[in-house]
Amino acid sequence: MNPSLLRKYFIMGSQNCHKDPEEILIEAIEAGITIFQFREKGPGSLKAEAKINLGKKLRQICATNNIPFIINDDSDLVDLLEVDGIHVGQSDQSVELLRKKHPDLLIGLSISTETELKQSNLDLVDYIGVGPIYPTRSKVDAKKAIGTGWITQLKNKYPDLPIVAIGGITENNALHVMKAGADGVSVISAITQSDNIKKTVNNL
Ligand code: TZP
Ligand code: MG
Repeated sequence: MNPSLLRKYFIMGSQNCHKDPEEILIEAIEAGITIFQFREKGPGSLKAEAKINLGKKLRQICATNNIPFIINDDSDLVDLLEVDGIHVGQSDQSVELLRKKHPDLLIGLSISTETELKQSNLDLVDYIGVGPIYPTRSKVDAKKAIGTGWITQLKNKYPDLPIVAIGGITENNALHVMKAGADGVSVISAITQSDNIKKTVNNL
């Protein structure tokens, strides 16, 4: 994949929003995000039909605006939402299986530790998500914050593998994260809780 697509990677589910998720996504797109992940997950998230219905609306907004639409984990929604890609964690469906089923989808994999790195087949993924870089309140089972050194280590070891950093990234530390070697920054709360999305996305 073109690593510049990862530059401003917005992740959201309705559980992250204090106002209409569709409105937030439209504002974020107008402000310049480069890719979107639908992550309807955790406390307060929608289930079943309600999740699918919101997914369809957000998918449509991305399609209209030429923004790649990634689904978190849920391979049942791959065909239903005609996604551009899927992002998985270490305990989700294996990338081996996913790649077999979906040869042309973008596949992203989270990597938080050296052990996870060793057990991952990086040849099968389009990009990796690295974090949490800083402490986060947006994921209940988030692992320990690992800092920006991990980004630099991974970039040095795999210069051709696109890397997006995640976890506690804000307007104030995004530059530091980019300087460490990330191709982009991935955020939830920085955008969903911003009172000026245009300014926030611009500063990321
Ligand atoms: N994976 C690692 S940290 C995180 C996810 C999904 C949450 C990031 O949210 P925020 O609000 O940008 O810290
Ligand atoms: Mg997961």
